[in-house]
Amino acid sequence: MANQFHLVTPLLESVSMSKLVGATVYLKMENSQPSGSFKIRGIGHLCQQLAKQSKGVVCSSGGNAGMAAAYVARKMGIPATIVLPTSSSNLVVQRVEDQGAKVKITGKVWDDANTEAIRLAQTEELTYIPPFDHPLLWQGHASLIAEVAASLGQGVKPGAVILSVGGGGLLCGVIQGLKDVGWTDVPIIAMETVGADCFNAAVKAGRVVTLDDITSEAKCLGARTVCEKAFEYSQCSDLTIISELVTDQQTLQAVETFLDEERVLVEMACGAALAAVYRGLIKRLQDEGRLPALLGPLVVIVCGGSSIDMKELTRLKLKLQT
Ligand code: PLV
Repeated sequence: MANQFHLVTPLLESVSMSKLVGATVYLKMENSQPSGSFKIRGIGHLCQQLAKQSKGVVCSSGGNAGMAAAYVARKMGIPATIVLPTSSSNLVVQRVEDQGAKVKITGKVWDDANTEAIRLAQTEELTYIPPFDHPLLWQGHASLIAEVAASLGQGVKPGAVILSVGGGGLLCGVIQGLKDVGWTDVPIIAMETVGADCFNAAVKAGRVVTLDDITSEAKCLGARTVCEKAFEYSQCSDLTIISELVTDQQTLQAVETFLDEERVLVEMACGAALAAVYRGLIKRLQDEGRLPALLGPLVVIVCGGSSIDMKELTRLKLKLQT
């Protein structure tokens, strides 16, 4: 992709996670992207396709899509308005503003902010950037799997991929990427937190459902409805997508363990994927016969996230630890 905004990120072997799982674990370090998360892949691609002649972009976000949109718009020299819900931390507001974007705070959760972003796009003739539901985003995110394939080298295929699900954009992009490299038989473990579990709720109900509220601290997983495409994929018989939940407490513990062991601080949205490894989920799924024996390394997508610093980590600890 010419003129791309994202970086090729490292695929790091985690010795401590490998020991836990009993197989090689690789970390795809999306936290090291310029905007702090994988979101820049899809949003960079979408903006290149749709926003070149734009007089400005507007993006609704739980935080990280907004960070990516603000970064990309700054690089493209166009104004950006990022609409965030009141649940977004001051930290994210500050970081988005530091990227040169205008922040508007509307509604309690992302869905409310999104309604406002769509309204602004129409009334102010701005290019609307959705945070997770667009084929161009998925196409951009797919580059992540192409890089994993290049890093692993010919003949090595992941045994499974673990990722977090918010509105399902990362999931759709990873599936797109797996299709592109001919890896559709690689199982995907799709992690959410209890209280931000719209994908799991849809899988259980057999249809897309809308959650009443977002009660998890993983605010960047906080879409009340998963995108239709992610649900469609969950119904495909040629794909293996295992939807699992962790609690906020387990997620926070995973964030702390990751900081201790890998020396990297990520937000709760990313902690959900890490918790799958730290809580022994792989072994449990295998014992239950839901995940086959790993025929290759386990790839964990470290999606990253800007909504965390020591102060926020302390707040989460006080709130969640008893
Ligand atoms: N966050 C979106 C949606 O929020 C946003 O606006 O930033 N990991 C991190 C660090 C994220 O920020 C997100 C999404 C995800 C994972 C999940 O990605 P998705 O939404 O594509 O499934 C409401």
